[in-house]
Amino acid sequence: MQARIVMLVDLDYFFAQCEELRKPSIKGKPVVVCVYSGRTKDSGAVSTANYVARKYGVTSGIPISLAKKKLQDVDAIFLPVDKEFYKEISGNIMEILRGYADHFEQVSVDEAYLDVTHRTKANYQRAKQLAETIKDDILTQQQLTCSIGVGPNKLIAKIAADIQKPDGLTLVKPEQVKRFLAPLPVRRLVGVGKKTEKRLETLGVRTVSQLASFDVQRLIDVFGRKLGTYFHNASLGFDDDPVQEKGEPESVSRISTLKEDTTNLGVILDKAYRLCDDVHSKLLSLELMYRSVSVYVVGSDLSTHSRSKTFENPTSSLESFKTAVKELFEKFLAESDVEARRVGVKLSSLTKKEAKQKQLTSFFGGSS
Ligand code: TTP
Ligand code: MG
Repeated sequence: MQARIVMLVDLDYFFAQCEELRKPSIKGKPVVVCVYSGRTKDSGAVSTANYVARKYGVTSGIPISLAKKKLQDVDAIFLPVDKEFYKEISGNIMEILRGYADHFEQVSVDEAYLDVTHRTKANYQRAKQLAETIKDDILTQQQLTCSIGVGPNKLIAKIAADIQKPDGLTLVKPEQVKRFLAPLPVRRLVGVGKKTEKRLETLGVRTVSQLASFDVQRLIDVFGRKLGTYFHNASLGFDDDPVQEKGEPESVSRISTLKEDTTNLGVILDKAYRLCDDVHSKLLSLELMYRSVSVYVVGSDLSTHSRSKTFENPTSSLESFKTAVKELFEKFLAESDVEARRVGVKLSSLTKKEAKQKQLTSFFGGSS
């Protein structure tokens, strides 16, 4: 395989940073974003916390009550998760990142791999400059900081991104891989969880260098061929997994809960149009067109309903999408007396966007 340069971009304390963005006055205070279970006032777990709160030992996954205890003497901010808001920001950032990559792969709401081999001419100095430009761009356009790891493959890029946080930039050139990995605990390798870490420890393996010199056949005996070989290769810093977008989706959809159960078309459309905007920008980012539009309603009794419409020809028009959504909700409300609790919109029968020339022809042939 040709030498590659891969980046992993990971947004810093993402949910909490989004909250700081929305309310700059909380910046500088400990900010804790929580998933409240609703059982009692403080039951639930911490989703994430900003770095100020982390200094007090507040991390993802700990009980909210424990976080409150740790922060009892300071003016800390506790907020409920607002995933829709974070997804919107994430969507914007992913679009920025996509523009900087030869190949792009989003791995989670706040992480993406970028293969930048071609545009950097496989040169690490250029890759470093590119990473700095990306950081600046995200900061200017979205006022968020991120940490970037740069290396010869996904495995190294990911570990590198974790080394320096927040607002970090860590480069690991191919000739540095061995020295970089050697002292790290095996847990740092992607795919080594708590259980594997324990099993490796019983074999006397704690660090990546110990794993690298461990007999590969014994690893295969313990973990099976696939995992055993993977751990061996990972310990040497080998990883040929390509950066690539997961297969094209069959549909793009969003569903959301209304503030109150309703049969009011205006209220439903107000929410639905916002969902349309999100779904539509996703469609455009994937360079797809649609033929079918569906709307969904989950009733106050939790019954589910849908209505669909299919166009003759593929389109990527937001206006046609919204018009169809309006018609479908009108139809639904006329036919049913269900009170809507959640509403959703979906685009399906997706196809790749036509070549530019054809779009131009249809534009000039169009009515406006
Ligand atoms: P991470 O990137 O793991 O964490 P982070 O962005 O908060 O912090 P870091 O600066 O270390 O990158 O996860 C991204 C988001 O996913 C995080 O902001 C909240 C959510 N999340 C949870 O809800 N529960 C969890 O246990 C973890 C790890 C993350
Ligand atoms: Mg993150």
